[in-house]
Amino acid sequence: MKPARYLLLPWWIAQLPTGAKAFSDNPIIGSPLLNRWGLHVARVRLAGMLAGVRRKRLAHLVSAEDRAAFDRDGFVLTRDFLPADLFADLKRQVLAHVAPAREMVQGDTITRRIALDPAALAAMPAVAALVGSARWRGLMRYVGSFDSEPIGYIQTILSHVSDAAPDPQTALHADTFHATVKAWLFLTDVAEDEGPLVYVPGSHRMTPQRLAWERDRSVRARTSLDRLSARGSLRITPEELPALDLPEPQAFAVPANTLVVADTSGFHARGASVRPSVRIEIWTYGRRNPFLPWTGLDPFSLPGIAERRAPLAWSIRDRLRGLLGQPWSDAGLKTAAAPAHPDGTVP
Ligand SMILES: O=C(O)CCC(=O)C(=O)O
Repeated sequence: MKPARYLLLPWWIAQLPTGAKAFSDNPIIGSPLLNRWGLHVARVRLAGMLAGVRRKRLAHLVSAEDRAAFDRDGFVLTRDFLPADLFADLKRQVLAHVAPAREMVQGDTITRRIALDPAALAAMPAVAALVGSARWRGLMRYVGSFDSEPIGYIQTILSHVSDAAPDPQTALHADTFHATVKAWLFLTDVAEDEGPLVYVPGSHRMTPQRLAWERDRSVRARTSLDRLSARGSLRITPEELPALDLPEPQAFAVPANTLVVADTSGFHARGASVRPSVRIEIWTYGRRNPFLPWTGLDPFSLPGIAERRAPLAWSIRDRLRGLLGQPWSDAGLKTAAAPAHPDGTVP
């Protein structure tokens, strides 16, 4: 390490009790020596223990059946989540909604997002009813292990829009080393060969085998792993799963109106799509500092703030583009189902 870099040591150490996960950005978090001695595994274990404590406090927010499904599988899958008439209203409102959209290209796939901000929630009362409903709120909180409001979007996945390399989300990975929630309420039927969400049941548990695998990866992350693993979203191949006592990935080929709420510290991916396809969903995401012992006290979760975070984050990143980069291009006013630009680019 160059001597001048030691000046950053306090900053790197301060990141240890946070969700900072990039082995490549932080020489302490990514130190092969410290990770051989167990630094990464200690962070995984402590974060997992605290998530368990928080979930116990939030257990009353979900049914015994949903709790058992989550604890066993790492996800809760519910078909016909909304009553048919409410789902029909919601789908109609979402597909008609024209709003500022952002688009990101990953390989040959475009992800489009429209924020569920105050204007969107006012224009789509069925969406407002969904995200305000007790079952939805309870699942987000229990799976995420925090009494926090996730950030919500209408999300569209447009696959095979160009001849570029495959979408990197199609490789099985864990998003983080700690509990974190993502949810998908599919508005369209999802076919098995058209980019379904895929999850390895039970892979949210930090078993001794998983911890040994985490230790191995953490030691090698800075030197011999791919870029996204080095950034803290560890990749795994299906062939490695049996050694971790894990089953084959399960592809969620599901009808519209299916909700999946998952802890994406478990292994998951987007399945391959054999043809250009479009998936539209209400998609939410929640993540906080995994070392907090309490469930609440989240200022960003307050009404009035929570639903403004997505556009705010985009505009902050626009301003800091030079420093942090901005993968989310402003795509102008669009509907969720608008076709991709014919040459597969984003604005
Ligand atoms: O949307 C999907 O199908 C999965 C995407 C994924 O892997 C992720 O969000 O980390």
